[in-house]
Amino acid sequence: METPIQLNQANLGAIGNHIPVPKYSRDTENRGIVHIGVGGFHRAHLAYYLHQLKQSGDVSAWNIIGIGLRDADAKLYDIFKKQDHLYTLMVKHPSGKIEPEVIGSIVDFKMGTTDPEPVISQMANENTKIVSLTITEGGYNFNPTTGEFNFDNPDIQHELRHPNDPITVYGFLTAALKRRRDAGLPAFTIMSCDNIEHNGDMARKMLLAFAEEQNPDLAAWIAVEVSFPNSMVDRITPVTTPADIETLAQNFGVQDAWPVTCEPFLQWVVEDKFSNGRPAFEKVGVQFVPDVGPYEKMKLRLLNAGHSVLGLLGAIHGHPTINACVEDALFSNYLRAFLDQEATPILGDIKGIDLEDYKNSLLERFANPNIKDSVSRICSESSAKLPKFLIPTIHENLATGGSIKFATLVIAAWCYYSDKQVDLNGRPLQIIDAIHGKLHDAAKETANNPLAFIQQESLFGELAENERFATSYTSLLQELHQGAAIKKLMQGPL
Ligand code: CS2
Repeated sequence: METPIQLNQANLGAIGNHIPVPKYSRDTENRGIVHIGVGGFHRAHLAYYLHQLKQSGDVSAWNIIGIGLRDADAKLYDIFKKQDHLYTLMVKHPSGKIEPEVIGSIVDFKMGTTDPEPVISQMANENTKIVSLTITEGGYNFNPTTGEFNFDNPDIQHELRHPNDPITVYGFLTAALKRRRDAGLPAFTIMSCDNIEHNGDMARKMLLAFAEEQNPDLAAWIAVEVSFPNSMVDRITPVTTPADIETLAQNFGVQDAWPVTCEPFLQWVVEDKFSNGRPAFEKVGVQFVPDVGPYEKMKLRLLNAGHSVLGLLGAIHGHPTINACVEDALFSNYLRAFLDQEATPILGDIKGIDLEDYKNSLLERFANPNIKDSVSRICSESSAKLPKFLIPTIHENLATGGSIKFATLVIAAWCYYSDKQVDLNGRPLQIIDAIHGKLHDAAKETANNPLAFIQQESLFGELAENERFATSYTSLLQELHQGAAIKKLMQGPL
């Protein structure tokens, strides 16, 4: 094989002989979208939709300017600089086929960590029509139990006192919106693309809570002028591995320091509430609906919760990936039983969707052997995910007398996982969670008080006080502590 070609704008002609590349011209002029949180998911989803629109020759197609608000984003900043903000999206099919394509819809990337000014002025620029977000479930800064804004966060306290020195997304949004209001410019739309039920409403509620405290006049203006469409976003996007970089270089001749891998499936359902215009995304398959609520709930309570069920049980058992989990009949039966008996009953009918088909397709997507989505990615930030994906299902089933046995074992497994931090073969687990230490301490404490873990009210609400849940949870946890194999416990409810 010849030496792989370095990915950058000048080499696109040569790379185009190997894999598809952008056909449209790329300039760094701001045309519409400023995006905060340029992770793999954004690059496989919104940036890809926009790329498709531009490939189709849509003359009004916009572009994206990426923003990094975390020190860790410096890695992407450096790589993007070298690659003229180009990256490769590698779509991995179950057959083993890989379809790589160079994506060009992101044209610039700015860091807000050392000097916030370029980011604020970018967002305040009149050409910015939409600020979109993938800041993860944890990035919204709410208390999962009360649903209220967390003013205890020291970064938030700093921003409240120093409006010109923002740190979090809230400080940047208010600084930019204030400038727009003062300059008589229209507000931008704030478009959340995170896995949170009513993600737009959540972004609105949190931003208004912050703005009320910082500048009540501005808050009143935001409440009237800014729209926050809710959306359901979907595409499984595993963490890029060194092997992916190698495959792209060896098999396709392209040197890209950070390609993104994803499954073929792609979905985006959005409310058509944009205060300052939007791209014609419907031309590339985006569904615009008046109320996205039922779609969001279906996706979070089936797909995302299903992932967590497999992830936590799989981690303890020692399965490395989601496809390894579903190749194991016990795990796939368990997942299906959870989906059918605990998640589906609370969803009710969803207009235009056949839930049986949806669940069948989930199992197929999870089984894609080429995706190798690691259980460590799925279990990462469980403290932000489970209160959205799984714990509400338990509460709702407790209220109606529904089944809770499948989900209860997952919570016991989460406690065990946080306590021991190794799988059943003694291999260390890679645990990534913003409150890792707190989870570990609470889980350890179960040796003295079996309810200690679920008494963390900010995660579980009043769950520990529910006798039906507490009894079955405590006995499962005890069995785990006594060395019972997770597979044996999984057989129980089946
Ligand atoms: C996953 C999601 O993070 C998780 O736990 O469930 O990242 C999931 O892969 C995406 O939401 C799929 O759209």
